[in-house]
Amino acid sequence: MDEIVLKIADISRKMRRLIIEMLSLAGSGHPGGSLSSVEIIASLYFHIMRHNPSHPLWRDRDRFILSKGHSCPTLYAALALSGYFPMDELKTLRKLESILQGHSDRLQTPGVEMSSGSLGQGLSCACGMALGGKLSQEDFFVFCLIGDGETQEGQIWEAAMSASHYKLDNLICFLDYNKLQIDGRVSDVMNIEPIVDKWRAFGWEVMEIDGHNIKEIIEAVDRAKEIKGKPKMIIAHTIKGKGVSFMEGRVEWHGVAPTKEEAERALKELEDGTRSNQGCIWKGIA
Ligand SMILES: Cc1ncc(C[n+]2csc(CCOP(=O)(O)OP(=O)(O)O)c2C)c(N)n1
Repeated sequence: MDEIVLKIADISRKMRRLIIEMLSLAGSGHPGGSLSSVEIIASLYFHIMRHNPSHPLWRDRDRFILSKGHSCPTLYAALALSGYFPMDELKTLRKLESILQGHSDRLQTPGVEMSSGSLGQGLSCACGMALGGKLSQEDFFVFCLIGDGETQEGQIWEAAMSASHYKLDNLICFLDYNKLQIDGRVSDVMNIEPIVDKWRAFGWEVMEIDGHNIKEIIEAVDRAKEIKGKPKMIIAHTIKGKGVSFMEGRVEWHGVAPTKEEAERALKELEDGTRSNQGCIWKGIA
């Protein structure tokens, strides 16, 4: 396990650097929520999921739906590092005719399972895929990542209801619980607490982890896979802007790209590795 954790920590640091480079080159995008979801997406693509970058539409693959589509730079970094497309494409983020649009586009990017960005829709799509897998007796898992601000969307709760109604135990969702949304604290805009009780009441198996702790992410998915008869929600406590000192926990970095100078500062910090390996002290910070 230690070796796997070290490998994913190293990939996570690379992904953070790529996110900063991509956004700085593009001059726009969403660093905060991209950086908070790095360890979750890295663990999925580099250890947990069954997938084949040479055959993005391989029938038996596990599916990943990035419901909070504005965080697509994290997904693009994982897909490029996995080999779905050349690393050079990352330089074209948000350019006209690029395969990497500012919100994930299933028709442009190999490996992207759903076009997303309109918040609230991804979990419904993940439910449909999981139900389809069950009906055709296939054994793939569907993973989904939603945001805490996104949790305020009504459609999330319709999906939550249907997932347990259809006993979708092949559906494993992560909540990137970074406590901030576009313009403030989630608890001030529209409080989602008590979030564990809510998902439990909707019939889900719920776990709580530090979303930057790779070992906890892997162990939670292992446990989730064993639990039959209901969908699984992993509440991952995270830090928005994680890994870059001047972005961490700062709401103004939700949707602003770093300047060249800011990007250089961030890259230096990530190169030193002084911050990106620290976990998230999550108990009691909701
Ligand atoms: C339906 C819809 N309404 C509004 C938006 C604009 N929007 C983009 S990101 C965002 C905040 C999302 O917050 P959260 O889910 O917590 O994302 P994170 O903090 O992880 O970036 C909003 C309101 C949108 N993309 N879709």
